[in-house]
Amino acid sequence: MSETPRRTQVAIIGGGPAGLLLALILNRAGVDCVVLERRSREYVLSRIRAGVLEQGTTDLLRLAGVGARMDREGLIHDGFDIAWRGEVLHIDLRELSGGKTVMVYGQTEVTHDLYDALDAAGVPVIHEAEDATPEAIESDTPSVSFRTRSGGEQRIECDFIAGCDGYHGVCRQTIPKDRIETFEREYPFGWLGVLVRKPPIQEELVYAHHARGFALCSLRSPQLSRYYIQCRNGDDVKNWTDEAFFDELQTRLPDSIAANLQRGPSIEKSIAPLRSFVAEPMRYGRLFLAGDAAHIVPPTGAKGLNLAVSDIHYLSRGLVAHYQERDSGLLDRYSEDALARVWKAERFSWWFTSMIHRFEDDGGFGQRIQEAEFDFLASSRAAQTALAENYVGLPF
Ligand code: RFL
Ligand code: PHB
Repeated sequence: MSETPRRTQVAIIGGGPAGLLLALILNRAGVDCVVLERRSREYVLSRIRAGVLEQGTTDLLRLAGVGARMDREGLIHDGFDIAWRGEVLHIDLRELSGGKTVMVYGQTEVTHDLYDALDAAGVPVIHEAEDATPEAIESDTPSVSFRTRSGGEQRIECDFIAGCDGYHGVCRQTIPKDRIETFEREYPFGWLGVLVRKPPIQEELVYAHHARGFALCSLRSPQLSRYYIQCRNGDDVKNWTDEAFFDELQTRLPDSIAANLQRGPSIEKSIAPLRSFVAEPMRYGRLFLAGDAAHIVPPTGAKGLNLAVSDIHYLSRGLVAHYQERDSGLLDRYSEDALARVWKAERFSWWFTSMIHRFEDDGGFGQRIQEAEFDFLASSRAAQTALAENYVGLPF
């Protein structure tokens, strides 16, 4: 571990994709920064999360110099399937979006690549930093105090603090309640996910609606599959043997697709709750929030990581202009610019979630609306174009 500096230009709290990418872009632009991460590197790299990257995300990763392995190992996807009670609708992303695609490359791999690049550049990433606390964020001389694993109290003075510490982080909580507004929607179900070392059911992703609930077939590589099924809120992974999981997944898929399912022992199994959440504004004084610290989307549509990356595009642009050109205009517009894109992704993720899950309490009306939604999508190129445009990612 590098020695902890006493002063830096930007102190970054949180070493997930948002914090690590910000650190790398700032370092490349000659801006000094330090990353404080509560967990160990091994822990961060063991989390299985996102898998689908928008083109804007892959472009920014390449620009930051972390595109080489992604371009070698990542899988370009031109489209995906929506399965609806036996029918399969193919969404041709490339054709509908004027040539755009998405890349299947795991968040774990992105994080790995970012750590390697930060190590090579000598950017300090301090792991197991406990009780990180932003201080004096309304002043021109903010700082962050924290404790190292050995128990030593540390304090880093800085010009700005980037709160990249995820939904459960500390940064958003330090903003006075009357200076931040939050908007939230919880969904009455979660996703039970399984990672299995077997070839995927098919090359492209399948989002499936079924009377028993939603299912998603995804992948990480030609040998590694990622599957999800909608489960009840409060459900426990202990209630699901691998066999029960695969039985349920198979039931929810059309026979033509289910026939290719290769079962295997799960190497990871977890439940994620589904939530939509936005905090406004994404700045208070010299503290800037980015990524999951400021907003959450339900995973349907794969927008979470991609939104974290677009926030970093806006934030790094503002910080670099502040230091290189002594112009704070872009930094002052950060929250406004980022939120305009965030809300569109919130809308899309909410819409896709609402149309394709089973809502137990919705009654007949809700189900008929879902059926009409699917019929309309299947018969309207305009509707498919809107879906494709959002799925490949709106421009930064
Ligand atoms: P992260 O990744 O949560 O990183 C925050 C980091 O901050 C640390 N931390 C602290 N550090 C210091 N002091 C503190 N007090 C701290 N408190 C927390 C944490 O340990 C952590 O390392 O947030 P970030 O960087 O904003 O990145 C966001 C993404 O991780 C997230 O949006 C995505 O994973 C969401 N997501 C998906 N996004 C996509 O774009 N495509 C997908 O296909 C996709 N699939 C998913 C997903 C999320 C899922 N789960 C588990 C919720 C699938 C799932 C199942
Ligand atoms: C994943 O592979 O984890 C994944 C893919 C697509 C989604 C959500 C998650 O919409």
